[in-house]
Parts: sequence; C-alpha cells; structure tokens
Amino acid sequence: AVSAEAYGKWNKKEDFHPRVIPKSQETEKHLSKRLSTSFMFSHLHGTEKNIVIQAMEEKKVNNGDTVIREGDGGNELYIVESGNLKCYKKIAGEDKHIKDYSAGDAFGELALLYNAPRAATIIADGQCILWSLDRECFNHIVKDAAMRRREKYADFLSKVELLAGMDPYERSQLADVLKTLFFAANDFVIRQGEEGNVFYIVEEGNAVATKVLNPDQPAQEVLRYMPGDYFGELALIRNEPRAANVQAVSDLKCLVLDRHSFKRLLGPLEDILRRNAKHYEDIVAKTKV
Ligand code: 1OR
Repeated sequence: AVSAEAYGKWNKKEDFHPRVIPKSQETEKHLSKRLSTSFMFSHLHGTEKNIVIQAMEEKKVNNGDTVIREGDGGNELYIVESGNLKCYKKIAGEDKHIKDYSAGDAFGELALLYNAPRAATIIADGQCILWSLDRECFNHIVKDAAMRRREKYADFLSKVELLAGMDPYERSQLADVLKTLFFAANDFVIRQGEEGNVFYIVEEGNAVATKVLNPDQPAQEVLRYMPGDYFGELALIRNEPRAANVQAVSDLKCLVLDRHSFKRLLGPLEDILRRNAKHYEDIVAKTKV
C-alpha cells in the first residue's frame, strides 16, 4: 500500500522521477532483507520500499578509497553490502578514528537529513561493495519520517538513565530503529522460560516482573517498572531463556529493539547492563522465603 504521506507527495505533482537502476530479482530480494534490518529503512514497506530498492546503485570501492570526505557536500548515503570501512572525524585538528562499519551498516545520512557538509570521513579498509541511495529518493521517501522519529524520541531517550552516557548521534540512530508495542493491563509482555529476542524500554504505563522462586509456589513480584525503565536484556546478553515474567499493570507502551539492533546499538552498554543485572540477585535473595 502507498502511505498517505508518499501518496500526498505524488499527488502534489512534484516532479519526483525516482531513478531506476535495473537489478536481478535475486538482488532485489536481497536488498529488501538488507533494508529491513538497516536503521532508517526498517520502517519501509510496499511501494515506498520498492522505490528505494529500484533507486539503489551498487558501488565497488578499493582499499584506502575515501568514500566520504569531511567538509564536502554530500548527495548520497550508503549501505554496506560487504567489507569494512573506517570513520574518522577531525577533533582538535586531528583525525580521530571514531568507528567502523561492516555489512548492513549505513552511513552518510547526516548531510542529507540536515543539508549539512559531511560530518566525518569514511575510508575503505579493504575492498567493499556498497549500495548508494541518491538525495532525491531519500528526501521523498525516507527523510520526513526519519526526522520526525528522531525529533519525537530525542527528548525521551535523553532522559532514559541507561542511555544517558550515550553519544547523541548514537541515540538518534536508536530512534531510527525503535518500534512501539502496546499492551493492556494484565497482558504478559514476557513469560519466564521462553526464548527471548527483544529488549524493552517503558515509554508509558507500568509493568511488573514476577518470578518463580520456589518450584512449588506461584511466581512472586520482584520488580516494578516505570517510564524510562528497561527490561528483557538478560536473555539477550546471556543467551538464556527469559528469567522472569513481565506483565502490564496498566495500559503499557513500550519501545522495543530486536536482538540485532540491540547488539549493534547497545553493545557498548553491555558492561553497564551486566553490572545492573547483579542487582537482580540481591532482590531474589531478599524476596525468597
Ligand atoms: P555524513 O553525511 O555527515 C559522514 O557523512 C558520516 O559519518 C555521517 O553522515 C554519519 O553517517 C557518520 N558524528 C558525525 N557523523 C558520524 C559520526 C559522528 N559517527 C558516524 N558518522 N560521531 C560519532 C559517534 C560515535 C560523533 C563524533 C563526535
């Protein structure tokens, strides 16, 4: 289906003639999968997604090639198909290595989102295959929704204690991939013992964690969650089944991250998450009779 937003734009008869770069069906299928796990693109469906797939252009680069140079103008963003790249930014006059990119990552979106010069330099570390998306297609299909999501969540995410130390740029990428889930009072969000692949942050409402502490007794309350609190991280960092139930206490709105995005974006917070998790054992010891 064509979203109201995109339809409105075509209807306004702006001359949007998206570029079409022919690809095999196999490649299109593959790109569709790539986009569904890539930040900013994971929300696309149907016609819009198809337009983006058609417009993407394959680009091969060699070891040492500069794909983006800080300060230049920019007219495309890139998704990495294969290979690795290094990102550098001038800080106090020196090029500092700030991060690496590999398959599935995207970069070069800032110049398009904010009409700004390139904010960093990106250099191929070995041979790479990239997919580029042109500014026109990005502006028509992706930009408005991405800007809205970033603005909508910037404030809330900056107040989530867990994310306080995170770079604002990385928090904005989090806003790109977060999805929203709603629950009614008493709904189970998580069941103890099940396999878990999702991480939750409470946006609105309250939830309670209960856990079977003695095998012959019902689950006991161990924790309460309020907006800004998170849960569901243990199964993801320990690769273990869910260690407790979580149930909605009221209408509950959660922001959720799948395992892949969790690892990629919250990977750097794993030490904090593990440290915080030690706290659970104290609660269990206190609750257990
Ligand atoms: P661009 O179009 O400005 C350079 O081209 C790209 O580098 C940029 O989009 C981002 O995709 C990517 N600050 C600015 N740009 C960054 C950063 C970054 N990291 C990646 N890019 N910071 C790093 C945060 C860990 C902030 C550094 C102070």
